[in-house]
Amino acid sequence: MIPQRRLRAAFARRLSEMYGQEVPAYRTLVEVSREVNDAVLARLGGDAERLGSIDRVSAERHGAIRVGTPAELQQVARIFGALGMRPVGFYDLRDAATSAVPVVSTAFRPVEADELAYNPFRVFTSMLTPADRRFFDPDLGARLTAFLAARELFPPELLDLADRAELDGGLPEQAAERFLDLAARSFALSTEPIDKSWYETLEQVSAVAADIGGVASTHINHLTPRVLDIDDLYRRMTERGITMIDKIQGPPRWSGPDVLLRQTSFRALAEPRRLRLPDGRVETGALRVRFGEVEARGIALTRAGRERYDALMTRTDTGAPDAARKIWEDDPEGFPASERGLAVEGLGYFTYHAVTDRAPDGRRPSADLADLIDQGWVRPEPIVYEDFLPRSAAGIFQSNLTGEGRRDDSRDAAGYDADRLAEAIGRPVLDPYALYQDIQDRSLEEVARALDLPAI
Ligand code: OOG
Ligand code: NI
Repeated sequence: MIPQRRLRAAFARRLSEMYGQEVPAYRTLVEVSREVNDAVLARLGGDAERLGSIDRVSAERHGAIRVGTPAELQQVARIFGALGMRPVGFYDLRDAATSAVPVVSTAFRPVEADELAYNPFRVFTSMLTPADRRFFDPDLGARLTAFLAARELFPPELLDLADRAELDGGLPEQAAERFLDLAARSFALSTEPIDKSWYETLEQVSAVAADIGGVASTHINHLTPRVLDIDDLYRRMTERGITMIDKIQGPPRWSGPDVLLRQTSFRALAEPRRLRLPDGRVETGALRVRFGEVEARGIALTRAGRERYDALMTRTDTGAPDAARKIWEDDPEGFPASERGLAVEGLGYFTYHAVTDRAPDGRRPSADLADLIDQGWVRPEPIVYEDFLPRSAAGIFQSNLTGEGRRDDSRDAAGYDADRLAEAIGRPVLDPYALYQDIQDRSLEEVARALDLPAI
């Protein structure tokens, strides 16, 4: 029996091989990511692994896919369910000020600490909103819905295997092989001709609408490796002649701990695609639907930490990168520049571990977290941020779109929130804060037991 976690790791490897064959710039990105991680490891030694072992980080990838309907999203959930990945978080990209992207999203990922440590593969998954009248008038919305209802993204055999794997916690070797093969194939870029006029009709609303609803299949549109120094990566990629978007999204580089997520991307080359014309002839055109992205991950923030982050980011919106950095370094409303500060101010998530070889000094531990840390009773280990940032996601969508798209705000939006998405998927959409909190709480309970304290 191949357990789910091994299926997940194998699937991530397969996608990486497939994507590397199809998108050469991705191979360069992976190569440069490895160079950067090796350099950081040589420079910092063990400290480089503070936010994940080097084995985890080297294998770590996130992908992104886009689907059209709740039914398709349910099927995706079954495939990822087989890999031990559950929907976490709700992202609404329709309202982002800078973009008009008619989708709502979640991320499928493992949730248990040991599963994340084994292989944290995650997939940002977006669903089109044809009922949102700001983007689609009733006629186009109806045509789109009919087109989506008529297609099949995943063969029934794949879904059956997925259900078996989820139920049994894995698959026997041969079935696993078949499952991985079918799953990887359903995320490959199709070579089927595209109906050119239909594609262009949707493209006028949004390039993302065309990418989802203009074709009969889905595809992975990027696969993102993780690096330990994204500024160094940005420099090295630029030196190799690859034009990156003009900035790194997320928090600036600063002297304090890395928090949340920093990302940057580049547009993939246009790829030849066969387009069917109204008279039935097929011509070769070019579409840019895949791109490259890379990320550096930092400490997960609590709700209070996130509020502080969002407030800082609105103030650094217009400034140059150096201006943002200056605010992060100097502003009294900013973040403390140490892990200890993040921990005792309740801004970041940590697991806490009782120190077993603490030299006796006649003291007794108190149930105060700051004292426990400062007097050497517990050792905090940061919890890495496993999720996404809506502003960065909107930026990533936007920087890779052709054309502006259009949204008419005088028309009705379709109401979507985490609950409605959960209903569409038929599974709960988990709250990322609750997941981090749970991991932190469990570690504190163990500390309390080990130190014979009441609750901390
Ligand atoms: C997803 C974009 C979001 C990220 O890393 O924020 C994303 C997409 O383009 O489908 O992947
Ligand atoms: Ni991404």
